[in-house]
Amino acid sequence: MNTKSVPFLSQLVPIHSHDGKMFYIDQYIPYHLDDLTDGLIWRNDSISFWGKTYSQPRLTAWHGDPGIEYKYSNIKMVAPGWTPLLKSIRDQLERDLNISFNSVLVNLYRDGFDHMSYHADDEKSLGLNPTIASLSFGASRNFLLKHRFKKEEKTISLKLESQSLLVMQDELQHFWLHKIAKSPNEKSARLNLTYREIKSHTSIKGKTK
Ligand SMILES: O=C(O)CCC(=O)C(=O)O
Repeated sequence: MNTKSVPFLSQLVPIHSHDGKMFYIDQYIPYHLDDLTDGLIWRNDSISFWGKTYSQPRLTAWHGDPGIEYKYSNIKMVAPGWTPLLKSIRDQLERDLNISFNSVLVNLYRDGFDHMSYHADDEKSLGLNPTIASLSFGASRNFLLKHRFKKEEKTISLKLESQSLLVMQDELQHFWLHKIAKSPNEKSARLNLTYREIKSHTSIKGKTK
């Protein structure tokens, strides 16, 4: 996918363009956090690593075409279907980006202590070079990107504003790790929707987020 074959991308700001691409627009879709939570099935899974078990520092929900599975660490989620709003946003993204999405991972950061550690969305089930469309609502939070292999590359920091769209594509997931940093002074919640296309109906995520 590139800006020539997908004219919509030329309206977005290219944030990053080597070892993968990233585009951003800060006013993409005029919903508010509370509009989006109807019908979501929240989870607060535990994750185990180094022999210890922790609650994930955020709530999650997994929706999409019924039966689509997503697995990582010791967590398995099966999509119960779409809510009408998540589906209509999916349809809009598909039109704008000219790509299919069959699922969405919803992350709810209840306040600035909720976060997501460095990881890549590089599950085999997403196929080679997946396009991930990530929408933000509510509190603005810092999204950090660090190169996996080139120590000389500076960490990229981007403030994800409410109603924004971030598109990650090409080899970005191979070369870069991303995270949502803690922001202890932030009292408000942030909701994130990451639309994905699971190519096989099982996603194996080896890493802990
Ligand atoms: O909350 C975000 O913006 C990032 C979410 C994310 O990295 C993920 O779901 O894999």
